[in-house]
Amino acid sequence: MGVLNITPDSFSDGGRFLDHGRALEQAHRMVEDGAAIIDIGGESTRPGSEGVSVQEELDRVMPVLEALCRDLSVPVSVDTSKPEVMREACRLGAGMINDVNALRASGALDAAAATGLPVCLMHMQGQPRTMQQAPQYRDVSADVVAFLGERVAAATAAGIPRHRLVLDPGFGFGKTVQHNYRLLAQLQRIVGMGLPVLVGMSRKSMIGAVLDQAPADQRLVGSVAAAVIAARAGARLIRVHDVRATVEAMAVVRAVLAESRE
Ligand code: 7PM
Repeated sequence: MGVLNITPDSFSDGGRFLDHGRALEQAHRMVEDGAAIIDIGGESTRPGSEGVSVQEELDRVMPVLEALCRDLSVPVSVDTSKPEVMREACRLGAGMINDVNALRASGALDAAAATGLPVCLMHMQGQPRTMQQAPQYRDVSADVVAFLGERVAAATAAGIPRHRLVLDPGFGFGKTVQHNYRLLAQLQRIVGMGLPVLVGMSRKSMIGAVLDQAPADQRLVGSVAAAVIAARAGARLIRVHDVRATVEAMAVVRAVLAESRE
């Protein structure tokens, strides 16, 4: 799954056109490089974020989403927690809902169910603005399994069948560096829940933390290493910025997994 960044800072028509043009170009390149899904989001759920209004998120994401759904040969996933955005994205042809809030927003369960789309349910402790202040767990992987189990029950009760669900432990969302590595080390516990698992560690601070605080643009090799470990443990979708390098690494993991069954 390739991460598509939409730069939000230029709001003149010319600037917006250029930003959208760049986003489309980047998405096409990720597909050429082997991405099976493109994930597009409006920055509302990032650590420290205040969140954006429904209208702002629609304005930012929908023009690019519409063009991508029309032009790309792979499904487009929409990274949103808002029911209105889920409905509109589905109308424009989105193929998946990626909700870092696991459909806990008011109306989100019903909206997601009505789209009939696959949904990724992600674990997050706290809210984006404050979640990194003092994350605490009794047992991080047990807590994540319990939370995701509860959200699977809520989703199925709302009419989303199990076969449309994907689970994500939510690396970096209300977790210390140690929590993140404990979760990665115990990822089989999430995989053992029996639904496909998605992970997103690409360029995150958990990678920088073990590389002497390397900046985001110097976390490629560490990110690929994390992707390899997750895939080896059974993760089926890997959300990344650097598609070509990760796809190459996945060819090696796939070859090992094929022989692991013998
Ligand atoms: C700043 C900090 C900007 C963090 C962006 C991020 C995930 C996700 C994100 C994930 C799923 C990023 C994150 N992370 N969706 N959306 N899983 N399902 O690195 O781990 O892109 S936002």
